[in-house]
Amino acid sequence: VHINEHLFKYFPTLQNDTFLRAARGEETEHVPVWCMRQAGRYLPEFRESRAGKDFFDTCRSPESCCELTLQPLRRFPFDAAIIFSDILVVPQAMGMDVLMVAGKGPTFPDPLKEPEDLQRLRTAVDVEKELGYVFKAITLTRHKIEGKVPLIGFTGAPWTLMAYMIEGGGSNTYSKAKRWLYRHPEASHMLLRMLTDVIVEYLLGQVAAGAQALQVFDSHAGILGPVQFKDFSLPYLRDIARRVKDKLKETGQDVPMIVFAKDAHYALEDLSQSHYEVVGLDWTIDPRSARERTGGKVSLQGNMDPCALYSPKDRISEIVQKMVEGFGTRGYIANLGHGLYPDMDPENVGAFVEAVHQHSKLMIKQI
Ligand code: 1CP
Repeated sequence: VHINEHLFKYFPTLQNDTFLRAARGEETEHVPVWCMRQAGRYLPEFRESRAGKDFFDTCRSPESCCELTLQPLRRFPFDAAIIFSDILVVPQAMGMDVLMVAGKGPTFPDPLKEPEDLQRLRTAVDVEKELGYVFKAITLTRHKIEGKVPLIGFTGAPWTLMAYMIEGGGSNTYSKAKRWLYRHPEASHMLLRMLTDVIVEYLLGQVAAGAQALQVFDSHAGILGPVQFKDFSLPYLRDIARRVKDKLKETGQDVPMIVFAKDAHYALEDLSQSHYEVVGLDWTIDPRSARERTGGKVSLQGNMDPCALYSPKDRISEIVQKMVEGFGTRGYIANLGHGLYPDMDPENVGAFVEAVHQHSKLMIKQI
């Protein structure tokens, strides 16, 4: 991937690096906070911008992605932004059709059914050509954010993307994808390897374009048990972090990486030793036990139940206080345990952000 040094030189200076320091376990004045799906339908301005436009057309427009990424920052003092895009742009880059169907979600008209179908995928993916629109969106947004907060790039994890490519969309059981793991383990590994190769290039391209941190979403990790996770997900997650970091080291770059394997509480110890600086947690894990089990090896991110945002504001503040006390203020990035839902009240999102800043500032002063 070609690194454009000219663009880097002219990026505005970063003013708030709290998120990056927390990711590296360094001291901060407050606990940084952002929300998964902070650019989303709970914001009226998001619904207005997206109205009548095809979802993936929006993803392919750098100007639209930039605007949608910046919207939540205009309302709330988030400590990081995440580029507006989707994890399913990677299967598209590999040659698969993915449509966004209203009321149904992402849909693959022609999903992978049997191992022979792997031949339909592009073998050598030109990431710059297929996903250059994401890189452009990142570079544009990095400029327009004016150094207020760092910009996070992201990807889906190999297993989660494989699950969509075989299921053809969301699913309760993911039994079609899991069938492959039991019946076609070799072909499954081949697909996971192909995805890993594209993902490594994709993440490096995002950093070259200006991403200052990277998150890998293994949203469907929980559907795997501990045995299958160790076989079909963990090695690829580790490989991604290792290869991205090795490559970045060559150019003296150091970009924190976050792994979010939803519902994979059984894998917490392994995840904390997988070359990621930060492990993201869903709300089923108790903060104190997560700290004990990860033994100071990584920073932690999470994990308030998104539904706690349906509480009255004073209750949100109490829940946040307990969460921050549980995690402690060092090496901690506050977030939800999964994304915001469309029916959530933006005011309560603001209350969440404020509570994190307020409680953590007091706690840090008392240390
Ligand atoms: O029109 C719309 O607004 C549709 C809703 C929507 C949005 C806002 C989708 C469809 N994707 C997105 C953007 C998106 N997707 C972001 C943007 C940045 C931000 O967080 O603010 C990110 C990080 C994603 C990542 C993503 N897409 C994940 C991983 C995170 C997670 O939620 O677990 C997954 C699983 C997807 C697939 C996807 N895209 C959209 C939907 C509804 C789904 C889930 C489908 C399903 O599994 O049923």
